[in-house]
Amino acid sequence: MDVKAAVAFEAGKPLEIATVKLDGPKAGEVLVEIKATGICHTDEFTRSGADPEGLFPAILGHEGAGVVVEIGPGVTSVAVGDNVIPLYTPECRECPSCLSRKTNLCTKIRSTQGQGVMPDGTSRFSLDGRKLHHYMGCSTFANFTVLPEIAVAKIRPDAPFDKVCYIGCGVTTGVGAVINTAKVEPGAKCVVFGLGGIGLNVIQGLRLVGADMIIGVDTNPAKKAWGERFGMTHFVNPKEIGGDVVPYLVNMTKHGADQIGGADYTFDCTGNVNVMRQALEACHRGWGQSIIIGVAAAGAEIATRPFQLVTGRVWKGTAFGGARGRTDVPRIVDWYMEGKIEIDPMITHTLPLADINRGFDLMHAGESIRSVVVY
Ligand code: NAD
Ligand code: 022
Ligand code: ZN
Ligand code: ZN
Repeated sequence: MDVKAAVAFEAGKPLEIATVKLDGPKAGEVLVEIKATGICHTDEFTRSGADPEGLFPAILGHEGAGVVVEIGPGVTSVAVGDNVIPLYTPECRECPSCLSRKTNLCTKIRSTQGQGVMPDGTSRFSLDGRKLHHYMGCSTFANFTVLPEIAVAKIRPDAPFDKVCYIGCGVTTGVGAVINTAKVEPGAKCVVFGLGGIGLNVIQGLRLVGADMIIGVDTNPAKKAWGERFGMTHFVNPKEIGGDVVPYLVNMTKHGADQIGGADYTFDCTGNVNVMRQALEACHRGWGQSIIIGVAAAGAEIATRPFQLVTGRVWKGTAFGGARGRTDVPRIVDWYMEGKIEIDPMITHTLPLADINRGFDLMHAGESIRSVVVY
């Protein structure tokens, strides 16, 4: 069939709107009509050419929501008419990783997904006979896409696509990092570095679990009001404190008879390796945990003195908030529909597909929290 897509033909070039050919679903696959998609940093990381593993030409996009319109042979977990969210981290429930219960990083289709093709090694997308790559197993910058059955989460039918698409990446990553990765307990003192589309979701996750202190750190003063909107209790602008942010945060979090400071949990939502070090060192000795969410530039390295870890601080990372997509994503959609978490105010811009490049411009300018393309 013919579908409308924003195609990344070459690294560093704007996306081009084109009509491309999409083959129907094969065994174990589903055809999904994408109704809305968010624009996320990783799409830009790849589009710009900064991603050394980026493949071109490709149909980017990994933060979508839509409706199943056709199923391939053998598909049993979803049916035509089901509303779904594509999963860049699938959940097969039968690979060693899924069965381990220790990670959400399913390995069932990992290698083909990284090669920009479906599990059978071929692409469903083409243009004038030339193959187009899939992206992160999702390719939501097209109004129809084909996905493996294990890479879709079935969600309730009354959830609005133009909001819950954000659960396909940003919301689940931020809220999941709090609940699944850090397992933050009520009363905890926490610091969130970087109050963008991920950090604000960490903040609302911390509010949800009953953290006491939710300190937001951002070099952009406009982020103070944004953080407060979702539950931040204190704001620190490293540019305004006249000194190192680490001792400043340690001092803010001093408690107990010994007056030792440091956060119970910190979160890096910047992707900056210097900030990652600050986030670790702002943790409480003996138990503080720092969660790396931000994706650093290719080849970047993190550093700290081993003493920081020897004295009990813990460095952890998280992919997709540690969420098992088919199990956890429908629950997060329910939380949104029940008013337990917010999404609407974070979606600052809604665009038609034809204006998708403006969404990337808004991201660069720091003007948007999330831009969403509605088909
Ligand atoms: P964003 O650009 O919207 O937000 C980043 C924020 O960090 C901005 O508000 C910026 O002002 C602030 N910042 C920059 N430098 C800073 C500094 N030195 N100190 C304090 N604050 C600083 O980005 P986002 O959409 O929130 O994404 C954040 C990161 O999370 C990206 O690296 C993205 O790729 C990553 N991410 C990771 C996962 C995962 O599964 N691990 C999933 C989604 C996104
Ligand atoms: C999403 N991300 C950043 C912004 N939006 C993002 C990027 C990468 C990962 C997670 C979220 C990630 C962490 C660890 C891995 N990835 C490796 C997973 C594995 O090897 O099992 C990752 C993922 C998908 C892809 C590449 C890297 C891909 O499909 N190309 C989950
Ligand atoms: Zn993303
Ligand atoms: Zn698996």
